[in-house]
Order: sequence, then C-alpha cells, then structure tokens
Amino acid sequence: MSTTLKVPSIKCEGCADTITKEIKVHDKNADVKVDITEKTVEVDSALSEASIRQAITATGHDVA
Ligand SMILES: [Cu+2]
Repeated sequence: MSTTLKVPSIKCEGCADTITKEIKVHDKNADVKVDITEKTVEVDSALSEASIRQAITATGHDVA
C-alpha cells in the first residue's frame, strides 16, 4: 500500500535520510521516496498510515 504524506519540516538530504532510516526500522522492506522540493514522503509498505506518521514524528519532523 502506498501512502504519501506532506512533511513541511523537510529541508535537506539529511532530513530525507533520517526519515527513510526510521521508517525502515519499522519495516525494512519499505520503499521510501522523499521529495525535498515538494516536502513529501511516499511510502510503499505494509505499515499503516498511523505507524508511518508516528515514525516520522519520532524523528522530530511534523506531518501536515
Ligand atoms: Cu535536513
């Protein structure tokens, strides 16, 4: 299932890496695409949207 979330606090490649790694802690097979310009995170994974939101929030980023 693919979920796209808006994460306005994404500023750089470092943010993208941090978020990608944290999501992969919860699902190592997750396919994560971060668009730094659009500030979106697209996740193809078995994780629920709530779990993905929680993972992103845990990195200190805010999900819109
Ligand atoms: Cu950054």
